Amino acid sequence: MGVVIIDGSTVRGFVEDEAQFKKSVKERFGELDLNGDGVLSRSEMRKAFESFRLIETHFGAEVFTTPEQLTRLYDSIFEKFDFDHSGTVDLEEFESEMRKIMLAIADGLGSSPIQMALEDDDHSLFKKAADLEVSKSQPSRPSS
Ligand SMILES: [Ca+2]
Repeated sequence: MGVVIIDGSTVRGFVEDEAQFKKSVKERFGELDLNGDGVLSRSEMRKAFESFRLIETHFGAEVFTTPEQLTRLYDSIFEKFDFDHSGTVDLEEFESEMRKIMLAIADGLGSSPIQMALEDDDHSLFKKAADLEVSKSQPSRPSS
């Protein structure tokens, strides 16, 4: 367990670094695509939401308490991702919705940093955003 501190500019910088963002989203997508069929099903997405702790604050899950309400919440998030209503979420849909969510969170954070507790094996995009921030703030080493 480690603690990272991120603020709006950390998250925004991560999303706006197009190559890095796409790569991170693609990796995350690959991890979530449990059966490897190239798309995310409703149950694969649900597992993702459950592991994506910030979504609880972003989507207001704290006001949803019963399993039925949670299922409705997850369904409504799924519909957001499944832009063409195909019943599955492909990489493009996943990337564009993640971008929207991350930017909305960046706006919400503004310049007030928050601390996030992350597991060491956390693969969330926030961990990646924080890692990127750390790597950028390191003085560049002279190449040997
Ligand atoms: Ca799948």
